Amino acid sequence: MRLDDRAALVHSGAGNSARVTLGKQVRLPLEKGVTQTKSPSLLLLIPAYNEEARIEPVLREYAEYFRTKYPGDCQVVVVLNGCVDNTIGVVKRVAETNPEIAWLEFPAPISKGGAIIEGLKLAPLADLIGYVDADGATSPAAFHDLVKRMPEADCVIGSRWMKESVLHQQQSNDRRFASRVFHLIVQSMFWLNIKDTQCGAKVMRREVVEKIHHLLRIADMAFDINLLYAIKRAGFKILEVPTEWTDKMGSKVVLGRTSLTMLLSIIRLRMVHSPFHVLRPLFAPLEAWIYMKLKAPLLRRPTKSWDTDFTNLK
Ligand SMILES: Nc1nc2c(ncn2[C@@H]2O[C@H](COP(=O)(O)OP(=O)(O)O)[C@@H](O)[C@H]2O)c(=O)[nH]1
Ligand SMILES: [Mg+2]
Repeated sequence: MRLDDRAALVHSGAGNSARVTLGKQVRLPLEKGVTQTKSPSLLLLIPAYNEEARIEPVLREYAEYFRTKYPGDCQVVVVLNGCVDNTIGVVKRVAETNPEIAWLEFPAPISKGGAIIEGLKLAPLADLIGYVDADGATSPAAFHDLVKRMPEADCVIGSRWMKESVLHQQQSNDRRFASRVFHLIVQSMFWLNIKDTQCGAKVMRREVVEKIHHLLRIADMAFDINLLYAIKRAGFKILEVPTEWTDKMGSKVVLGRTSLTMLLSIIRLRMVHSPFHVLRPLFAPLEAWIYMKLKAPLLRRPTKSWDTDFTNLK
């Protein structure tokens, strides 16, 4: 689908297939370009899975904050998938009175990473594209602080593991331990030199997304590693900055299963970028079986297309 077609579909609220619902309220394309009075247009994605209890105040705060405090166009797009609660009803209600809020809805179990990959297809419509969690762990002001650092880099990521980071409520000790073990494994495999790859707050330039989107293949919670590794390999600058974070109750993460899935996914990512990738077809049936057992989304085929099309889900 061409960009203009996509914008038109979003405007009309029509899906490009029976399987995808595009929210009516997306005001696209956003006005691009920095002028003396205008800041870059901003597209903020919020992945959401069964968030009816947490998302409403977060959407209201983000809408209000960016309407009144951001001197540029801003559109918040909630990307839902497979929700079995009324998240969509809550999003629609908030969107009625807040034109900054829109949504994309996918019934397929594409997971958080898959939702962001789909949302990033709207990137050509704005100058800057970012994402945050639906639970408000990153406040609008904290996200805005990342955006303000964009003149220094191509991608700015929040970090909870720097000296100046402010943690109002930390993750549980189990999560923090798992996070550091994961960090060591990631560092030894990818040499990203990033202290916190998993913080849910990141922002990047449109050009970055356009260049690396076809390399995004991991749909589970290890998606961020895929994103950061692709950005780094493409030669863009990533700036990690301390952020303010409040861990929220009601996490969707099941530590054991999520950690194992993430570990497998980064091993796969490493293999994809190694001479051993030729051996992958040999392991494909085993991989598929393990991911099925873990109820994890499968690796996506590389695609050069921006189509919202789930035939690329293996
Ligand atoms: N679209 C989508 N979003 C998801 C999925 N799983 C988690 N998320 C979102 O990812 C974000 C982080 O999830 P959360 O449970 O808060 O994880 P934690 O903060 O790492 O414990 C939230 O916005 C969730 O709604 C999923 O399967 N699909
Ligand atoms: Mg959370």
